[in-house]
Amino acid sequence: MAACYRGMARNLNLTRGGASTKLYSSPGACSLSILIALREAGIDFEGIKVNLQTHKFANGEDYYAISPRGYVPLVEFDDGSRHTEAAPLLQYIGDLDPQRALIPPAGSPGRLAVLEWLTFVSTELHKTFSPWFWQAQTAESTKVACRAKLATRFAELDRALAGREYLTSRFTVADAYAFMIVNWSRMLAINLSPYPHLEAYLARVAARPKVLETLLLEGLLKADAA
Ligand SMILES: N[C@@H](CCC(=O)N[C@@H](CS)C(=O)NCC(=O)O)C(=O)O
Repeated sequence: MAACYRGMARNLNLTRGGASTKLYSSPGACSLSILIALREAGIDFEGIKVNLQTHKFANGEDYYAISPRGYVPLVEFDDGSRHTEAAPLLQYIGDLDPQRALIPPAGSPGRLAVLEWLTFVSTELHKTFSPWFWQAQTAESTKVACRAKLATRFAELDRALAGREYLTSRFTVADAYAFMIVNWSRMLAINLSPYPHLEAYLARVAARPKVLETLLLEGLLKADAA
């Protein structure tokens, strides 16, 4: 499959993404969206785990030497270039194989809808969750405000997902991102039962073979629970 993909990519003059693509990630972090997108896109890659507490690799080397910002995801393509930021990385990965339709073509209304969701997830959800995780000293008042903001955003997502399977007319990279970010709710004991369509959506995305495979490989789901 990977060899077949690489051949196709060469024909499309999109050779980046392949066996020597590296993804720096950490289990359960936002890099999970990139792992899902790479697998959904059928792109062969090497996964490298980063300890986000120490910013070191298992061998003790410093992650800051690779990524001065210190965060994941970071993708290194086979030309050696390194890129961060989940939303544009997802967009780029979606474009690598147009036949998989993980993102609609540039300039189409469908593309605008996916970019809108990617940005919504990045700015309204991801960065509302983030302070709780990465800064132990976050004030209680900030946490309360974040919870309230997330509640309104989840209610909107719930309405958007009523009567539809995915955020747009089919599974796209925006769903990979939304799925992993909303799932952080479980770690923070945020009750999702007021949002039944959102809960059903999370279950639907989790049941996709490539998503399930990713969750199992990342140790985020036990094989007997799958
Ligand atoms: N602006 C980045 C933020 C990525 C981010 O927040 N990564 C978190 C994990 S979800 C991280 O690595 N935090 C550890 C740190 O910043 O040191 C993006 O949108 O991809």
